[in-house]
Amino acid sequence: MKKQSLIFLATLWIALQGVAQSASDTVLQHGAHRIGKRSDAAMQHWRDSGFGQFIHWGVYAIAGGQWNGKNYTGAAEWIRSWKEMPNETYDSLYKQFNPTRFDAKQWAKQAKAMGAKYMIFTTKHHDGFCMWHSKYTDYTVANTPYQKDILRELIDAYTAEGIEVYLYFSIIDWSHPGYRANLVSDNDRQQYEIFKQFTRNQLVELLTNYPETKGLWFDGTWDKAWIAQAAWADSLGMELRNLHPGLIIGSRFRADETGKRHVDANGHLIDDYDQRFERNLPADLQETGGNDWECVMTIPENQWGYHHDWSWTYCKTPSELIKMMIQTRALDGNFVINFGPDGEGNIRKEEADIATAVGRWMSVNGVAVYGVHHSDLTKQDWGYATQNGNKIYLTVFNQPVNQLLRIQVPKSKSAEKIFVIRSAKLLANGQNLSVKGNAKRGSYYRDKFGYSYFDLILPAKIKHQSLPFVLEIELDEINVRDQDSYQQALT
Ligand code: JFZ
Repeated sequence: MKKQSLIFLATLWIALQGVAQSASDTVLQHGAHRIGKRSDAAMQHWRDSGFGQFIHWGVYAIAGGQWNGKNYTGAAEWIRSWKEMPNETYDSLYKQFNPTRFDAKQWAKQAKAMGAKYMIFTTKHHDGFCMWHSKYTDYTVANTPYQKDILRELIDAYTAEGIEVYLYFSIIDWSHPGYRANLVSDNDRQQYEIFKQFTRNQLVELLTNYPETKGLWFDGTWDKAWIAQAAWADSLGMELRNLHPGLIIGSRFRADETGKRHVDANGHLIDDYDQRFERNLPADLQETGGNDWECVMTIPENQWGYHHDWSWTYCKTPSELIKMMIQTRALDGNFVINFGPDGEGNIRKEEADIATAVGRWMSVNGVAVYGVHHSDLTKQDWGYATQNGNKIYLTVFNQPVNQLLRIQVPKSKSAEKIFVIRSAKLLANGQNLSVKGNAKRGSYYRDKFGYSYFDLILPAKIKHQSLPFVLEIELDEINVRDQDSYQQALT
């Protein structure tokens, strides 16, 4: 009895500790408004899309990362901030903006052929130049020789191809007199109020005039001035969501009132998906915190806008990009490849070639990318698995030299059962592959941790592939007979 009450008291003490712990969470008005993933259809659609295209296009494309014969090695869309280039020169570039080669329909067709399900477009980058006809500033495409509303052309063309459009919007705006990165004086604070109103007006304008918009992709929100606007940004987000039901907003939009960005002071993701995996992938599911997330990837290193000269920078190959895409999908994220068209509206050959190669691969293997999620069949030396219902897709980057692909199957929850490979086929040609040995007769390999392995026999013709190949497999759970159980060596 005495012992029991002690146990009771100990249990109560532990339970109270737990309560105290969560009660010690910071009370936040403007942190995350939801714990865990969004469960509505719009968000599920985003998740299932899996693969998108980013386009960075603005007047920086005219400069193309060069000024006065010199090469700017920072990100080309940042060239205005380079000391070599006078601001006045940059701020006059729009007077030359006349992309006569721009063909929105052709871009959309190329994106479709690449397999992109959504596209994120830079409506306004840090320079403040608007690729739509904004009534709140003169610094827009309407006042260039081109005149036409580029955002409208793109939305129409991409929508016609069944590709959804998301709007990139920078809250840094070097063209607005009220913009500040930091607020130090009363005058700064007054000016910034004007800028906030302008920002809000532009966002409402975008959602009103472009109702096809699926989401807003914010940028530049690391400014101290912006971080200090937690309450205001929170109410702006709510206003935008009310105006546009289903709207998707990532974690790079607003800070909480303690100044924490992406995740709030209690560790919860702010808004709908994690935007921190920019040009950088999580190693495992744990690193994602179980949240929705997106990786946006450049082809060269950190060049988003058009740069005339790629010769000095390392560029990713289609197989590297596909590998990153599959790693992303296996860890429940979305993958986005960036394009930077030039000042005339051409998509450079290197990017077009990548779009073609990725698209060819996707036309055969897209089922391993769309509508899939993390698989219980975890990362292995040969590559990553993704899953859709009972179908598991093994994307093989590292091909074994002996043509036997060793698959570690997930552990069954029951000690009397094991998973076996019921069927396996090569997506490239539908060929069925057989399993070495006979699992039903206990012919499989099991390691000392209790994991079972089966060897798939690969056809000789898939040797020396330049791009990964995908196997679609299905598993069965069967009873293990006693005599099949793994024998540890007696030593
Ligand atoms: C920003 C922009 O400054 C850049 O020009 C480009 O538009 C890119 C998509 O976004 O750059 C960032 C933003 C965030 C990180 C790195 C670069 N980050 O979180 O590592």
